[in-house]
Amino acid sequence: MAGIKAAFRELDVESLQILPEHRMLILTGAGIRARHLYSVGLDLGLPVGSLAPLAANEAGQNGHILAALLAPEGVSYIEHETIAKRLAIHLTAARAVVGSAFPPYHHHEFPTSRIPTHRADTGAFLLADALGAAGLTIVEDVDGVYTTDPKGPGGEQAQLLRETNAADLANLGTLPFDRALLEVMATARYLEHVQVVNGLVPGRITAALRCEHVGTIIHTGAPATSARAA
Ligand code: GWN
Repeated sequence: MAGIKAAFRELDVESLQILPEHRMLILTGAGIRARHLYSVGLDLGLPVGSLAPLAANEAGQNGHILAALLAPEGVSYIEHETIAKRLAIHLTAARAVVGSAFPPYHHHEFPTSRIPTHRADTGAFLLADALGAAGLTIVEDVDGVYTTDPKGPGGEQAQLLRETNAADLANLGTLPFDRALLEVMATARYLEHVQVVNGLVPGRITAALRCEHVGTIIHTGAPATSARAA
């Protein structure tokens, strides 16, 4: 629990710094809560289509907590439907809003995995690309994408990748985000890259939103801006 509290505190502090500079849609994932949920659900034999909305609920709860912390700044949690249909009015009224990063697929999940494959990173990317966001910063608890899991066996050999692309990452065994993110990056329309940063290091999120290179930049399959304009 200490990890969750530290993460919320850091997100709270960083968000306060960033609010005057950017209009933001802050999307929360399920985090450590999902691990507990998957553990219980799998033990009980729940299918992946039942685990998906439960994990999505946890992502929403994290969003409600963060929005409560930021409420003095006029920040609220808004529903999936509101993000889809009324985001503009909310971002006109406030510097930022919070929502769930899980895609609103409800019980739909491919039965090829016991754990839901379309989680927060995938949902956040789909939304950011569909909305034409200026950028997407993915906040994790590691400095970026490594050649191997830095917290796993042999982690001391892990090397941080400063810049890479979605196609190359498909060859890596361990990723700090949903593997399905690579699939949706391949068909991106607008977002040419995302940056993965360590949200537990003070200042990293602020720097990333100022377009500084402080984590791993991943290039997507979206055509370059000049190609789209041509
Ligand atoms: O409930 O925290 O939205 O924004 O995938 O569906 O499982 O729902 O089944 O607008 O539609 O728990 O109730 O819950 O997180 O997803 O929401 O408070 O129909 O605002 O009602 O697409 O929030 O919730 O969990 O995001 O990720 O009522 Mo929640 Mo989530 Mo709220 Mo949402 Mo799901 Mo709705 Mo939905 Mo369900």
